[in-house]
Amino acid sequence: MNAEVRNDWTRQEISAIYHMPVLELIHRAGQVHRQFHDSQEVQVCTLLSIKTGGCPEDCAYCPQAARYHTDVEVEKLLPTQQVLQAAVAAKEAGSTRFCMGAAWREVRDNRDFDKVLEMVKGVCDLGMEVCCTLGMLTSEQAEKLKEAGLYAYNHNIDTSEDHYSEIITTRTYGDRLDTLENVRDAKISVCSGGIIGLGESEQDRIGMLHTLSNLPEHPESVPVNALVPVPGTPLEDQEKVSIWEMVRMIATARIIMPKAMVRLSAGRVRMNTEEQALCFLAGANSIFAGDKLLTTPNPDVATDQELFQRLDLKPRPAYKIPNSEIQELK
Ligand code: SAM
Ligand code: DTB
Ligand code: SF4
Repeated sequence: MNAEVRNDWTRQEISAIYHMPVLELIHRAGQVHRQFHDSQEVQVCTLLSIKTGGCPEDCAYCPQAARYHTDVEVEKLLPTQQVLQAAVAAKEAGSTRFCMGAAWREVRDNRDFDKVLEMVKGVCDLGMEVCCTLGMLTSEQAEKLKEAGLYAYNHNIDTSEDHYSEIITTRTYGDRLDTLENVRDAKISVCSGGIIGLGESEQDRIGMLHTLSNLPEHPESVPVNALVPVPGTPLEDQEKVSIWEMVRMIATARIIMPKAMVRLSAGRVRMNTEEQALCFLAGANSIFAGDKLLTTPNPDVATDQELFQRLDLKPRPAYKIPNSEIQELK
């Protein structure tokens, strides 16, 4: 049975997939995965926080929100040279995508933005896929980033529209979707996903997947994060999500958005090799590498090298055209 790309999934269909017997779900996701991707290939991405802490937003999960008392110290925008050095080191360690994150509510047209444009140019010149996550963007700002060589923009919808106001009150779901549209219109690759473990229901998870899979075009990249509970944030005491919930989320995303890169993102420090293998079987084909995500710990490079060796995985080259499109070109 060949899967096709659809943008008209109903909640009922997504719910039926999400609730399939878990081994059947993994099997089906594995079939779809192999139709569209090389199942031995996993993209390795590196994150760098270029502007840490002091954010005016109130995202309940986030250690960088100024209003919560966490151990994160507020820093200014990093110097361009330091960012480019980090990108070179990431490339040498096998990363093909470099994502720069800033604890901003939105981009402002000031000198910091000009510096970010310089960073984007520099990373692009290294032959890496360059990605940014800087908060809300206008269409003009998205175009400037595109001109500077930006390949992808990360902007997560995080949870369902219904649950959104329980997690963030300082902006709306609609604001998030507007930025995604501005990014898409500027012909920048879209990276958008969410977090599980925020106290949401299964219906909320299905709602989030419904929103993503019914966008006019699916995001090329869908990060699935497990909450990293950080002391001082309102969600510090949230229980760890079970691996089976992560697997169901990844597998459902893989089936309904078959061409997307599904990124096993935050939360890997609390998963062993076997658990991560289940996520790859369920269709995840990308990870963030390096001992820090933005501010929280992540497995170190040596640990991930062992993971790749153990599971016979190989890192995916930059700017690779998906198998499905190669077939279309033939
Ligand atoms: N400020 C920008 C924004 O919110 O779009 C960019 C940086 S923000 C830290 C990027 C994403 O990181 C958030 O949308 C959220 O999905 C994820 N994130 C933040 N804190 C997290 C946590 N404690 N656990 C899991 N994911 C988290
Ligand atoms: C995404 O979905 N996950 C990454 C990336 N996009 C920017 C960020 C995870 C951040 C986890 C919390 C931290 O390290 O501060
Ligand atoms: Fe700010 Fe982004 Fe953290 Fe929200 S997730 S508080 S917008 S840095």
